[in-house]
Amino acid sequence: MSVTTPNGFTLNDAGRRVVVDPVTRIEGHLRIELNVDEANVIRNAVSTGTMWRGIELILKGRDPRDAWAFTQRICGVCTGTHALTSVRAIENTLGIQIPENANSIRNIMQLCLQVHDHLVHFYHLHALDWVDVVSALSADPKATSALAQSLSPWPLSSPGYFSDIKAKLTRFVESGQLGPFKNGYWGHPAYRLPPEANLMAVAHYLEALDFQKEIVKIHAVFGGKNPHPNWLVGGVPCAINLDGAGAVGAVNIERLNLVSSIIDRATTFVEQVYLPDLIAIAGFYKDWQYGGGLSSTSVLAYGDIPDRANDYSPSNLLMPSGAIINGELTRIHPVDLTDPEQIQEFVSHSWYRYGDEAKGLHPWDGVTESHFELGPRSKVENRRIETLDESAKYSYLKAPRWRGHAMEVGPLARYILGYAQGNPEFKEPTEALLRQLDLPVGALFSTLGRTAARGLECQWAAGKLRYFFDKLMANLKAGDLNTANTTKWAPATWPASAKGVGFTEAPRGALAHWVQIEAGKIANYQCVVPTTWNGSPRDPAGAIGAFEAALLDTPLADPQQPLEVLRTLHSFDPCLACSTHILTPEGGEAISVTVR
Ligand code: NFE
Ligand code: MG
Repeated sequence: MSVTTPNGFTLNDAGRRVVVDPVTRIEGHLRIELNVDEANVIRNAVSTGTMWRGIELILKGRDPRDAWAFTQRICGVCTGTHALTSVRAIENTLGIQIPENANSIRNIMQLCLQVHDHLVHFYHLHALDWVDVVSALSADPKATSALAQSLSPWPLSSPGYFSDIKAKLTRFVESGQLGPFKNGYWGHPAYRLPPEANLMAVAHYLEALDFQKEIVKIHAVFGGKNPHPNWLVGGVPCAINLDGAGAVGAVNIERLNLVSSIIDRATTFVEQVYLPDLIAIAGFYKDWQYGGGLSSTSVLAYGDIPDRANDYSPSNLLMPSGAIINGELTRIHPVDLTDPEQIQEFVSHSWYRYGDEAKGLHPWDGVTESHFELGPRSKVENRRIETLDESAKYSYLKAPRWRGHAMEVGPLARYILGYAQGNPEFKEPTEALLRQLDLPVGALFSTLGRTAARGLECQWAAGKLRYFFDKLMANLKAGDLNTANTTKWAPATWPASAKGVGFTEAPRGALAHWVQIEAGKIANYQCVVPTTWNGSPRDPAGAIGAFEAALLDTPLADPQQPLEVLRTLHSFDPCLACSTHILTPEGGEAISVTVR
């Protein structure tokens, strides 16, 4: 049997199958199978989530006020965003309003996550696709210092500082214990930075590692801990007391001052380290314009960060919302999560079962019934999957579609929408960055565009942290200390039956939870998460998902070391824990042709 891929390649004719499994420096279990032609250009891509956890089923029959604590355990990386989505879903279902302070604190929590997640992604999950750590060993610390000082006023930039970093790195290498720098494709021909830029980036990798534990203290102040801070239906679970010693356990002025100082330090780190590094590194790779393709031209965002409490309409959301299809930037479609015609999930290529798999289900009517089977073209040897059959079921991700279209979600989607809407907060920094790199708008639709949008968004989020902190303080000083509304807390006040939806823009993109409540308990709960959109398998029409589309037509310098594949996949910051919400019955850890 032959299969024609979306770009017209017949798989029987395909040359080698390259398998990357597991893909590392992501969250969860992702397998990618590729077909490359004689010139080592990717002609077919198959994205597979090899894990499923059944959180949607665990929620059935539970108290809806507890759902946030379960859904939050979907993932410790985008920690809190599922909890926020969940409390919004329950509030939407039951008509619960939250106080202004709760809205400000929730926004601070969510923006803190954005800044933390983007920083960690850039340095610890993505940078080593562009930065050759071993090359840094031959850098001249003095020249590195000159380079760093030419890019930024960041104070950690003396020749002695970089000399110490180089010595530390040399000790790592000589000990044979490379720690986080183990298993890179060091020396790969697709690396382009000079040794000094590599050394500077390694120094900042280590600094960011240290700083990430500072920024999350904001979660600890308002939510008690990180990961998995506490949330509350009807508001936030912290009390605030501004008088001197304050009430025991309350957030007091000393804690609030700590939050304020962390916001300042985060802003400085993003502006003086992250963005200059991003621009410097991008400058060496700006002709590496792969990773867009069919993917980034259809984009979706729900919007987030409500300015005033309880208004989730697009005009009150500071992050953009909408849908753009096939790169038509002049037509922005409004998105309605309650419209069964808009969002549907399909399982024809997913390890789940529906009554009629030609049809999709809106999440309010969603079904999560696991069903693992391999198609006839798959190859299994010694209980290990050698090759999957993408004409059959091949992933634990469902395939969400917006009006039938596969969509990309995430920072790039948000920036394309903000740009197309002419929103100056998104358009102006995008234009400035393109000018600085001397690149046309079209360059946005790429792996590099995705990575750049994340950096810009990190800066935007840091600015909005300050905005909501100041707003919170002004309200507190005006005498309003209220953080929770418990008027509809008792189930006796709820209707016998109700349904609702809550949404956020998680760091990786549009996230929503749909819930049905019957007789005070959860009757159905469905999460459609960012990586379900981006890592989606094919749908009944054969349309591929964003990871698959973004990988097509990329040339590999060396298929045994598929660095280019990691670049593009990592630019989405995949989270399979979120998107598959168990391993295969066979124990299912698939093959490991290449492990990176
Ligand atoms: Ni686990 Fe998540 C985010 C959500 S999924 S990381 O951001 O929601 O893609
Ligand atoms: Mg789901």
